[in-house]
Amino acid sequence: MATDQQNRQAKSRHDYQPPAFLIPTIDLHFELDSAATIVSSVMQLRRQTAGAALKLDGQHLKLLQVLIDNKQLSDAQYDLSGESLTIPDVPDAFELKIVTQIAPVENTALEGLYMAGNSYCTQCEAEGFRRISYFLDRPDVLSEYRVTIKAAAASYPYLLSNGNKIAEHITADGSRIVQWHDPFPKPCYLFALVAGDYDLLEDNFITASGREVALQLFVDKGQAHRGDFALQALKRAMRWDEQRFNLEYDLDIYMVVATDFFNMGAMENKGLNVFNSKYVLAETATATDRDYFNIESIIGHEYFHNWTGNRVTCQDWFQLSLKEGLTVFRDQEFSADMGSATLCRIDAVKLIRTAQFAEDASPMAHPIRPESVLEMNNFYTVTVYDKGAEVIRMLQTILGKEGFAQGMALYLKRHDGQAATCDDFIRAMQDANRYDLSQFALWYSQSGTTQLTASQQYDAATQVLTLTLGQSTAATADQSVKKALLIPVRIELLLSGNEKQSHLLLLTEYDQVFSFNNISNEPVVVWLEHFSAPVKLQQQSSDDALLHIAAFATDGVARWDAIQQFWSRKVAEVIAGKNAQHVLPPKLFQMMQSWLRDPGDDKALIAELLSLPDFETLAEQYEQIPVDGILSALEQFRQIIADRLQSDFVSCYQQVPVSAYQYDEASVGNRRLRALCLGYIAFQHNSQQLLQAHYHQADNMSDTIAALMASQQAQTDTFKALLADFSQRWNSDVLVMDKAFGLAATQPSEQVFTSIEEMQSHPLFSWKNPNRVRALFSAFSMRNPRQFHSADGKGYQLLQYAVAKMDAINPQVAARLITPLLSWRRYDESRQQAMRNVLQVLADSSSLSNDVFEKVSRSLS
Ligand code: B3K
Ligand code: ZN
Repeated sequence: MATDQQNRQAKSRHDYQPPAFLIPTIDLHFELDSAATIVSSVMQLRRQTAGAALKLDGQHLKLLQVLIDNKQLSDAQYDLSGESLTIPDVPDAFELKIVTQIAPVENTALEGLYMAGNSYCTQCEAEGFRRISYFLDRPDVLSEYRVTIKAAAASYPYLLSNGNKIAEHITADGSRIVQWHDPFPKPCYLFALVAGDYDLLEDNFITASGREVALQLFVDKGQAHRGDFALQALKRAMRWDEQRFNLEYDLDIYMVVATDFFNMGAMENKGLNVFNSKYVLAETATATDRDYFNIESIIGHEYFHNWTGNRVTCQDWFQLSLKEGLTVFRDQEFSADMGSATLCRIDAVKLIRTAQFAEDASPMAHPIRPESVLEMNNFYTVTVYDKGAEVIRMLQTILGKEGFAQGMALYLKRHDGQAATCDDFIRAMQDANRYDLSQFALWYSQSGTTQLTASQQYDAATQVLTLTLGQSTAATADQSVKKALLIPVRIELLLSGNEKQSHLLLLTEYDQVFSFNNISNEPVVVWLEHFSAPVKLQQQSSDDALLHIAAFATDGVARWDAIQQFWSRKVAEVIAGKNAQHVLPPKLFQMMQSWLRDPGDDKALIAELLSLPDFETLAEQYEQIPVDGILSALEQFRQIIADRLQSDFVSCYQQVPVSAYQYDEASVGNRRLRALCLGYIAFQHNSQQLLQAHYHQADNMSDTIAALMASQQAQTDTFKALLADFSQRWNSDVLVMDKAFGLAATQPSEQVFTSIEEMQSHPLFSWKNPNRVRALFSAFSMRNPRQFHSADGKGYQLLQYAVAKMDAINPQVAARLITPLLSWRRYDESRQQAMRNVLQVLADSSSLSNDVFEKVSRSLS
């Protein structure tokens, strides 16, 4: 392990102390220069804690000047050590001026102020502001910002920051100077600055109370035609938040900038969102239905942060789920209202069952409110975000939509303009509903995936149905003792003659019995309808009962869930040695056939019902993951289905209507079902012509990708030719080339290693661009289980190479890449060995970032 332990001090949630000083106002002045930007910061400070020294955070800064009340400090009056500037002796109230110099062009970590191509861009969450100037870089220090930006007028027509523009002029020497004022006090993680030359799309929005808000979307030159969908999505999000939660936008201007250089999806900076261009730019020829969906949802997400994140922010970073879990929940509800609620929910459930369950079972397991953190960026996780959203969803299930909305209103009223905690949120929900949530609050402090057991007993004589539920949560890497949680379990009883009953069971004990009278016949029970809690379910139901649910349950999610559970059992049977043909009952094929023959209106759901679970979902059913067993069972089942229903796939494919591209629920469903059929048809040896036709006739990216994926998964000869054509056609379009990189990296054959090698020399590939690196390497490690887990360890070595290379450039992205290696203990002996070896190589490196160090050390300890 690297010996350098400097700055490797994990922080604990319980050590929270309020800030010793407040900074009610800050005046920032930037003279932009790619190698030497000068930042002057003038702050008013007020002491909160008697006797405390002033200790400011700073990283990679060259300090030029420190002045208190206009008097320059000598070197002896402050201490510049490690990553802080300490001034021992300061008055109770004073003005502090700090001048620093930074080099955006050298900033490949993309935190703080960096160059995104020729533009300047910032990313301050979580702790990036300290790379811009010395400051109390913590979310509970809220300041009113005034920002002045100066740059060469000709090259930088747009100089942007948060809030309202209050002045702009051009000097005699050709500099542009722009001033901004944000009237809403905010923590420094919400500060943003962007400078560049863009195409600008403009629109406006009239709020419910009649105020006009100017909407501006800045995109790279030549990309304007790809911006309209995002802009319209923004307006839908603004209207939706007014209607659903009565929340209006507060400034007169809302700006969004799209950049190709970004560490994650997007950032909710007050009044000036910065977006990864992947989640803004779309046109029919380049964006898939999935892209359109993501754009709408992320545009919504960042907009919703204006209330849940910006107006009410977090006291400390341990509370991150307060804004993220809640805002993911809000964006999910928004997406559900904009399109297919069932499909949105299925997507959310898939994410929990794959990545989140995996995280709980990994050395990085943590509650949605983590207890201990070394590098905060490592905790922007699927647990904090998506399990966090599930926790909020459970609250809504328990309190009802109306009760939840009242709780939200009280929370925002109480804490507007403040930095709050998860406990504050729970308290508001509790007070607004007069409902004791003390047991529920355990969801915030307990990590791990709860296992729910469910069984039923029916007494025909007394007509009483008895349902028994049990819960247990295994110890996790971070926590050994687990308590009983309050778990909302929605059920549906499917009785004879189409009679149905819905109930909500609140499980509070380890084991609990629920009785229902006057049940005239033994029902099939749909457990955990709509995935009412983020738990694993073990149910006694027969295979027949599962297929019955898949056919008749009211909730589409429950239907999909039942058939997923069915397949998961069948995979287990094949792994245990049974014959794949024999374990599948005729009834299954009859049902699949009837769906293909009469798919009805919800074709997207039918496509989901006809899909096998993915490798990652199945893997989470096992403590020791039988990689080869799962892959082989899936391959066998896929071929059996493809053969048995061959003609039905072909006729369904032909019958689903094809029309000119539109992004709406019905057309998305049509494309999805056709793609599903194509995926199975591809496994027939005579499928080449159809695959080529699908590809060449496509008038949109969804169909193009469907043809490429079908031919790739079935390992057809066509794939190589199609991918070559695709890469050739789009070789100067980065967003589309990312899809080509992804397709190259997810080939199930060994060819993938050569392709990845080749793609690294593509003119558009760059290690400095996170989108490119993720397109190639995350796709490989997260979506190519066959080759990533290649028995000779080649896949692990490739990932280690990418992580090591990336850590020197961009630690945050490197630390995300490494995730699949961390759970090495869950694989067979020889894979364990191979994974451990590559982790050890990384651990032995002398220059590991905190980001990667935290994960590697947790994994190896
Ligand atoms: N709040 C940002 C994420 C910042 C990640 C910092 N490593 C985007 C979002 O969740 O909306
Ligand atoms: Zn967010």
